Amino acid sequence: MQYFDRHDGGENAILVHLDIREMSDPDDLEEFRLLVHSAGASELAIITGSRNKPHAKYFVGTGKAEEIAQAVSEHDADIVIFNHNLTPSQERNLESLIKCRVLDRTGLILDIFAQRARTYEGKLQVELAQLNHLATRLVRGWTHLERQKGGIGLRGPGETQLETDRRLLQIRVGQLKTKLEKVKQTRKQGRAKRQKSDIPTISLVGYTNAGKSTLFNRLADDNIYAADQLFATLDPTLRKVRWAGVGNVVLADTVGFVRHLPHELVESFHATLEETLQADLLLHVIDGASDDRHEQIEAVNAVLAEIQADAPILLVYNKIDKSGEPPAIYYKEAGVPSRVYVSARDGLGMDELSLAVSELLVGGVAQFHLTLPYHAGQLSNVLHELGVIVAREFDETGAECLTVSLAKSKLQELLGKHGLKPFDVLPPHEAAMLLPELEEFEKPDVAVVDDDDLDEFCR
Ligand SMILES: Nc1nc2c(ncn2[C@@H]2O[C@H](COP(=O)(O)OP(=O)(O)OP(=O)(O)O)[C@@H](O)[C@H]2O)c(=O)[nH]1
Ligand SMILES: [Mg+2]
Repeated sequence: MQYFDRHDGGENAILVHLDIREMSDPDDLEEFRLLVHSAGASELAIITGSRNKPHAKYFVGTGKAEEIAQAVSEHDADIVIFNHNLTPSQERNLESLIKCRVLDRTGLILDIFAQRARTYEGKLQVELAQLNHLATRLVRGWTHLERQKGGIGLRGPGETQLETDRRLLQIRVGQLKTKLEKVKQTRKQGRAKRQKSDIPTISLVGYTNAGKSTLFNRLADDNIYAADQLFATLDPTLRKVRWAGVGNVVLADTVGFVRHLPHELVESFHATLEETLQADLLLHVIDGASDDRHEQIEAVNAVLAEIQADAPILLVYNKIDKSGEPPAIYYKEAGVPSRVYVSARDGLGMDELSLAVSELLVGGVAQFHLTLPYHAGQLSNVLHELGVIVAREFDETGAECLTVSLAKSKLQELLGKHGLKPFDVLPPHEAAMLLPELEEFEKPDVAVVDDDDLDEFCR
C-alpha cells in the first residue's frame, strides 16, 4: 500500500460547481465565489458542469475529475474547492486522483468562520464545529491512519493512530462543551438583568452581506467591523443606543444567515441566534440591490421559523443608493409598518426607519406632563433609565415636573406599577387618554437596574 500525507493546500484555488438536477435548490455560483473570496483564496479557474445526481466515487464524473486534475497541474493550484458537500470518501478519492487538497462547502464555510471569530465564545463555537466536522473524516494523511505507530507515552500498546486521534478529539470536544456551557450561563445572567430593566432589544438579522453591521454602526454611531466579505460578524454585538421616540434600546448585531449552512454550524451557533429570540423587534436587513434577495429573504425566514423567533419583524430593504428606490415606509395596516427602504451606507431613509421602529415598539408616542409626588422617586428613576424624559423642573411646592415622550400604553403600565392614579399626576386631558385599561397594572414591584450594570453588559 502506498502512503502519502495529505496535501497542504494553499490560497490558489480551482473552483468546482455543478448543477445537480436532483437538487431542487442548487447553491448559487456567485455566492460561492464570494465565499471563496471571503476565505481569502484567489480563483484560478472555475470548472462547471451538470449531472443528474452526484457520482458515488468522485461526486463529479470520472471525466470531469480528470479535467479538474488537468486544470490543477496547468494552473499549479494549491487547492480545489467544491461548492457542494462531499462525503469523506469522495474527498479522499478526489485527493488521491487530483493530487491536490480538496475542500468542500462545509469546510470552506468553517474556514471562514474560523478566521472571523473574534470573541471567546465565537472561537469556542467554531472549534467545536470544526472538530465535529473532522470527526467524520480524520485527515492526518489518508492512508497512515490505520498504521500502527509507536509513540512514547502517547497511547496504550497496540492502539492505532486513528484511535488516538479519536480519543484526543473526544477529550477536546468535551472540554469545549463545558467551556461553552459556562459562557452560556454568564450570557443568561446578563440577559435576565437586561429584561428586568424594561429596555427593549432590537436585533438586526439577515442574510450575510446585507449590510447589518453597516446599519448597526450608523445606528450605534460606532465602529463595528463591516467589510465586503461574507460573515464579517460572528458574534452578537450589543450596544445601548437612544432611539428617537422610544428612549433607550439595546441594539444587537448578529451573524449573517446563509443558505445550506452546514449542520454543525447551525447547531453550534444557536447561542448567537438565541439573542434574536429574546428581541422585542427584529430588523430583517435585506440587500435590496441583490438579484437573489427573494431567495435570501426566504432563507432567513426559514431559519427564523426554525428557531421559533416570534418577535415582530420589520423588513429593511437596504442599499437603495444602488437599487435606486426612494426612502419610504410601507404599512400593512394603519400604524403597523412592514417595510422600510434605506441606505445604511449613505444614511438615506434613517428618519423613516426611526419612525417605523418607534411605531412598532411603542405603538405611537405622545408627550405627557407629569407632576410627581415626593414618594414617586422610583418612577422618576425608571423614566430616566428608559431615556424618555424631555424636560425636568420643580414647581413651587418642590414637586418634580417631567415632560416625557413615550407610548400611552407604556406610561399606563408604569403608573399602574407604581400605584399612581393618572388624574393625580397628569393634566385632566392627558389623564383621560390613559384611563381605560389602567386596572391591569397594579404590581408595585419594579426592578431598577443601574446604568453601570447595563453598560458593562453592553460593553
Ligand atoms: N451600496 C451600498 N453598500 C452597502 C450598504 N450597506 C452596506 N453596504 C456594503 O455591503 C457590504 C456588507 O456590509 P456589512 O454591513 O458588513 O454586511 P453584514 O450584513 O453585516 O454582513 P455579515 O456580517 O457578513 O453577515 C459592505 O461592503 C458594505 O459597505 C448600502 O446602503 N449601500
Ligand atoms: Mg456583519
